[in-house]
Amino acid sequence: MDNASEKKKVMLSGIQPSGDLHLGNYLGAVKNWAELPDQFDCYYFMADLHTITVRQEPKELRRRSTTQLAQYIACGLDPEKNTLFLQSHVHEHAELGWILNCYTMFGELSRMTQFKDKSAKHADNINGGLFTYPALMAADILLYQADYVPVGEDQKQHCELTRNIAIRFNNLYGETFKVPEPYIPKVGARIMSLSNPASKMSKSDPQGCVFLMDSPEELARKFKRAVTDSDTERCVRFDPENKPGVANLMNIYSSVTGKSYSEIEAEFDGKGYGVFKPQVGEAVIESLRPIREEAEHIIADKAYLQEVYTQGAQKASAVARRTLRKVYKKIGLVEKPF
Ligand code: ATP
Ligand code: LTN
Repeated sequence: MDNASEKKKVMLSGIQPSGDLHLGNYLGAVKNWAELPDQFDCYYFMADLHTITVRQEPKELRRRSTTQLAQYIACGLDPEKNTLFLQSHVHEHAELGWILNCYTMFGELSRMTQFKDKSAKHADNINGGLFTYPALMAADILLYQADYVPVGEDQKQHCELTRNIAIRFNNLYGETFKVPEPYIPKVGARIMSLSNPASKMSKSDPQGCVFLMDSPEELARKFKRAVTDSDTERCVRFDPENKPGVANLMNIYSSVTGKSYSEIEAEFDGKGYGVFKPQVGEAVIESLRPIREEAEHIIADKAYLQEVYTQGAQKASAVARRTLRKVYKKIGLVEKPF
């Protein structure tokens, strides 16, 4: 590693392979990550250990973990420039996760809104892992001494808790962890569901969700059916309050074409939704086509994928090991002689 790259700030994030990647994940997260490796030392992983806090079909979890990696790469995350890995392949995550459990308070964990939401949703499986999820997430981040964590609004509370855990630990044992900051990308695309523009596009709502691997026919169908609004005006105008469905489609169209809202309004002046919706669909189809094709190509090349996640885990583990060793020493565990 040369001096210049040594000085780069560390950026780290993960997505749970709990469903296939969708347009919201792409425009709100992965697309922005792909622009960062020149400026930052970047680590991106599949948070498979977090995913099992909700019951999974083992075969599907295995499939999604590697196809998510293929999609990361197809979206522009170059494995040569970013460290890409599966969380479960770097055992330091689970080990530091356990330790940080002992420095995270019951009261703090009880206040997490994601825990409250998920326990309401999965009332038959409120397991210990769901409760201590944020301590593992803190371990993910602190192992790499990350400076920045690009996350959406919903993960800010977990990032705040990570900061508190790091500060608490540092106060007890001296400087050990970098205290990370959430990183909100400049283009903070928040994509809403096509079937219900009041809620965000999410893999748990497949109806209004545009998956990166959807076929062009499927995409065209979903955009044709997208909810717009019931006013009589039926014109393409950016008005998120009164026309949230149209605003969402304009946001998507703008994100994939780079056109401004006024350019879009001019383009569809007097044309109505019957022209607008298929055109947005067409633009999305064209922008996702190379990603889907590249991802399909990568998914078929199992040896390449394995090589990427092996090298990623080895690189990640070398960094994580240093932090974990430091922690073991500080808290009084006997150093491993082998
Ligand atoms: P779930 O359905 O389990 O809530 P999700 O589909 O909302 O999952 P996450 O795994 O929570 O996705 O999010 C992964 C990343 O993608 C996060 O950085 C998040 O901010 C971003 N993201 C998710 N959904 C959207 C969206 N609709 N618009 C913009 N960004 C999004
Ligand atoms: N909790 C996150 C996924 C996640 C993560 C992380 C994000 C797990 N560990 C570390 C950033 C940093 C989610 O559900 N989106």
